[in-house]
Amino acid sequence: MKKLITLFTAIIIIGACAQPNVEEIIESPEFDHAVAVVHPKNGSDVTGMVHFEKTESGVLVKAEINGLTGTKHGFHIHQFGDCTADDGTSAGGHFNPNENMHAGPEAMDRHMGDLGNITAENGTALLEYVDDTINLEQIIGRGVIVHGGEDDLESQPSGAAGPRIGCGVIGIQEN
Ligand SMILES: [Cu+2]
Ligand SMILES: [Zn+2]
Repeated sequence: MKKLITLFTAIIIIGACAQPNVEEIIESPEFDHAVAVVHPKNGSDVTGMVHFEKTESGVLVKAEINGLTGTKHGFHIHQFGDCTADDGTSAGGHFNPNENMHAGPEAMDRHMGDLGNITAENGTALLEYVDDTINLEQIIGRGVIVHGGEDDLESQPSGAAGPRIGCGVIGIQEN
């Protein structure tokens, strides 16, 4: 009987210890890298990769987008990580958790998703900068959108950047 009680006590202790750990992992995942693979939309040839990395001064954004025509292309994080629509509209509007106006990446008040423009040369755009507005935890599962036109960084609600020609979903990446 004493052995049985000890066994039960052990099971209860193990159970009590294991449960909060599982919840902790689900509620506060620890990661500092995220990635989005960009796929073509609206019949474009746009493909690419966007990396996000937590640093001490903000989130380092590194992107390479290929298959572009023209030079400047609006580049944003949109509300939904849903690229199912052929025209990319399923990704919703700009990700804007703080209900700000649309602006450029340097602005004090802006949509969190306002990454400005990428600039293409011979079809390829490279971007690398540290963004001090993005919160890595909040952008997981949301969409990255490349536009056909330039974001003027002031027109509301989204910079008049034209059709969506690339879309990707931001996911957690192994550190
Ligand atoms: Cu956009
Ligand atoms: Zn915006």
